[in-house]
Amino acid sequence: MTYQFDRAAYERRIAWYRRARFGMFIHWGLYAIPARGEWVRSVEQMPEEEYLPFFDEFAAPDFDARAWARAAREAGMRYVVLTAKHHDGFCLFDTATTDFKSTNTPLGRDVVREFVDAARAEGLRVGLYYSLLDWHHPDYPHYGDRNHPMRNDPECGNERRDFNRYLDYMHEQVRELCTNYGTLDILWFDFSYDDMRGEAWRATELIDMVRSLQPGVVIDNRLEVSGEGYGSLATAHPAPFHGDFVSPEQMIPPDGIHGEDGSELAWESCVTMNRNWGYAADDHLFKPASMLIRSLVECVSKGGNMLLNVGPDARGAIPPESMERLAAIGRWMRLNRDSIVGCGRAGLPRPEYGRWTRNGDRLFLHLYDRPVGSLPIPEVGRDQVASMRYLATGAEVPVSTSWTHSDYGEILFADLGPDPCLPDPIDTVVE
Ligand code: JFZ
Repeated sequence: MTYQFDRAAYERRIAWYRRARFGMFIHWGLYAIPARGEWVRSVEQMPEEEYLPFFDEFAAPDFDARAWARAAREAGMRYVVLTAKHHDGFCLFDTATTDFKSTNTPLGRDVVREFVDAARAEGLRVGLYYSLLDWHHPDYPHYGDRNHPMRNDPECGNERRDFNRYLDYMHEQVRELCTNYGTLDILWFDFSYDDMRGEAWRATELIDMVRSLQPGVVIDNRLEVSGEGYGSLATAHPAPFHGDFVSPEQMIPPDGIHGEDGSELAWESCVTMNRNWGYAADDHLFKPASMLIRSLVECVSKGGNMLLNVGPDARGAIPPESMERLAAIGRWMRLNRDSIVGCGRAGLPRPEYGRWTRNGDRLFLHLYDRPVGSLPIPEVGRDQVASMRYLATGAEVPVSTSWTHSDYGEILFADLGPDPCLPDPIDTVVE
């Protein structure tokens, strides 16, 4: 039987996601204890006996899923995605498939349960990240995984490994996540590489199961690709396990993302605040809030989403540098959210002084520079605009009629007033 892609069903389930535009990624697990990023076991070639002690130290006295969800909502985010299991194989949920789970640590709690409850209580859509790689499972192949910490160990021959046994385990964990935690809005699989992609994960079987349990869930494209590549959604014949959105990592595509037929694909740039996803105590190179806000605008102006990451520490707290940035983004979003949520491409050329976003008839000019004199807006016809106002305050921006130039003819000017500074130096939005 050949797979028949149902475009109408696809557009129905992706609609909320295209409108949401802004979400929070949360990377949390045992790696928060050594505090050198989520790849620490691999990067430092830690054998099992060096990593396992973190399991008995995982107490996280400050863990409060509601506080995470509140921080996301107050930043203006519409959804949250948590690492239910990362590459280290440690499960933040009460699975029957392994003892390597948060309920067996000193914390003793089902983190995923508290997370989904908290997200819903804060009115957020909820997603789970699930790693296809698993450095803990004895049947996950080490040879061929260039990043596996045991790859140079002559004792770890793969001939004794049964990859199908791992896949049974992985599918069963996904089944648990899709069965025990209510309606999930997003499943974020991570990631395919080399010949480990698509059917290597028994992906059709996996997705059939997921869709039967969670008919509306939106799924990323990493059962097919890594952070690079679009996947088969971009083609005329999506695979049965096609992703619903493209997941560029740490980059914003220059002109958004389009399918082979030119249609706009749903996509989401995932972005860290510093240089790590998981908590890294020595990583203080944080992007300024202004850059994060403009990156969000950049994504929306190109028809995409931004998934902004936080890495809670071993106590379970989001680091202060991250909280400061979330708060600054929230201050901007409270005043300007109408230019983000529900918005997309304006269909106008990018202006030299900022960006455009649009929601139906509402056109939003994101001003980064203050021109000398009135602001010319040649992209928009003089008769297409009823009025202009600062989105943050509602104050009218007079349409300038006092200045004309024969070379310009009847173009639209915005009279920004006498103050040479823009009201918001990060992004002043004129509707
Ligand atoms: C993956 C994870 O490895 C990483 O820890 C984090 O969770 C991120 C969101 O996703 O990162 C990747 C995945 C694939 C590649 C690079 C980073 N890749 O194939 O180049």
